[in-house]
Amino acid sequence: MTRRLLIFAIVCAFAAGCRGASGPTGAIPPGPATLSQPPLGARLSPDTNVNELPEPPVVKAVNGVATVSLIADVNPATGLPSFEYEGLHGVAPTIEIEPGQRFVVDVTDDLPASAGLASDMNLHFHGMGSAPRPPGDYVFELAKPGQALHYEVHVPITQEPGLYWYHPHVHMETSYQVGEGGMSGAIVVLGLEKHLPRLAKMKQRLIVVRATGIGVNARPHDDAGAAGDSDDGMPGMAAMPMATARPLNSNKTPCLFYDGLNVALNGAYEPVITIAPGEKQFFRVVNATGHKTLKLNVEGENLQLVAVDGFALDTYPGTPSTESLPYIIVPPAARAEFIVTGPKSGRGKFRTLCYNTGPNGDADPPWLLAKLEAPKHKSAGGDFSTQPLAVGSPLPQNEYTTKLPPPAAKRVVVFSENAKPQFFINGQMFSLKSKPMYVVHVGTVEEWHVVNVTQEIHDFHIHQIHFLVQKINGEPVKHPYWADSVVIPHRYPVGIKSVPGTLDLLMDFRSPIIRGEFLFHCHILDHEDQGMMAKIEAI
Ligand SMILES: [Cu+2]
Repeated sequence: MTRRLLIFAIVCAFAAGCRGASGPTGAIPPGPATLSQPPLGARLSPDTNVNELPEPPVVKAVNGVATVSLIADVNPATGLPSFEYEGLHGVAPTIEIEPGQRFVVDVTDDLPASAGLASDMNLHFHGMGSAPRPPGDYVFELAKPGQALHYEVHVPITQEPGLYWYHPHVHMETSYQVGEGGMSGAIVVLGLEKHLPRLAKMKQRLIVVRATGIGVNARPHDDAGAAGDSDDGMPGMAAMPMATARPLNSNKTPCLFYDGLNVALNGAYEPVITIAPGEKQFFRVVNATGHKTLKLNVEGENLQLVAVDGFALDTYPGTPSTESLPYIIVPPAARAEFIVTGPKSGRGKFRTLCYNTGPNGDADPPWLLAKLEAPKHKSAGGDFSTQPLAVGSPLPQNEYTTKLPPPAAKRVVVFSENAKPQFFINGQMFSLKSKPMYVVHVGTVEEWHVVNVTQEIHDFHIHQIHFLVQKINGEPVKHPYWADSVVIPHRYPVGIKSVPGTLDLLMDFRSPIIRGEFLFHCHILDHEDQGMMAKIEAI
């Protein structure tokens, strides 16, 4: 379920020429023809295909501090809110940082005041195990137009090396600002190559996937992936009884549905990724869309999954360091880091397969993300080994790499919705005035049984911490893994009954620096905006 009408009303506040509720035509930003220009900040080498996947600009630490200055304003090309970085609209840099260092982000709110709540601004640093206090990852403070916010995030020495991201977190506006507008940037915590040295030989592709716009100017989607319908599981990582279940009362065709959003990689539509036959490249993908679950696939080649939500798979003892998968499911806000092998024929497709979000869910039809093409001239370098990835130095010993203590508390967390639609956790709709739903004790681990009683998936996310995924729909996952954003399956049939989808998670509140109030919520952003969020306090 989405809230297109509300979004349209807010877009009208930004864009001239709205024609009222009779149709969105007047408010529509220019279509892909304008949007398809790679961001001006992209770095392209002279030999690179002009349509080559652009890379976002990178900000590195100097003397242990990475410093970024952003403006939140309206992108003239789209009429939608976006980040402006060094004079470039729709561009947000990647922050590269070592554990133990810190980054400083100043964001100036230059959005039009006439947009009401949609003109407020703040930032959340998704997946960082840092303190939920100002001037750090604290989302209860908002900038109004003309104001600025100053963030300083100390990256814990125990932060696992991998991929994280940042985005605004204005309650009731996240779907508009982050989803439709595309306000997001990547954070890379450095050091994964020490653990898996082969990665250093591979060309890396940092990819922020956004699905922007307000549901028009649709491009034809990729029909080749339609066969991927119905298999909704994370293969190998999770036994999912619902994986082959058909929707109970589906009245639509999720694989053919046309949602009209413009799916782009680092701002480019269907770019070329140059990769030689047999060459291994390291893809690091952020799902920065508002509500798309990406079922990533390369036609004809398995993907080697290395890390989920910033944590190497083998961070948790007993889980193998890589997993070979025909596709990888990345829900909104999640990250996947994996190795792609260049297609033997020299040409291939990096794409999404259709993902079935349930009878009441948003359709996720297949999309062509990028074209894989062999280089025109043979170039030196690159990794062509067919050997499995060997572990170099083990990950540093910390709370994530050791077995967990027994849970100090057990809780049941119910995600529900009604037909309005309104969205609830434990029957409550979020308000900024809400008291914390749970008070947890720093130093403990808790077992959360997360229940989805609805006919669509939700996307469980909690700020500041990672959790260990143990069971999905009651079935133990083959190898437990750390995550911060994970699909809660929709209801599924068992015999003649329909039963709720469930997750069993171990919530890790052991970090002594994570004290105070923070949030957990559904990261399908229109659900979050419409109430599917709650506060938690760690004392
Ligand atoms: Cu949801």
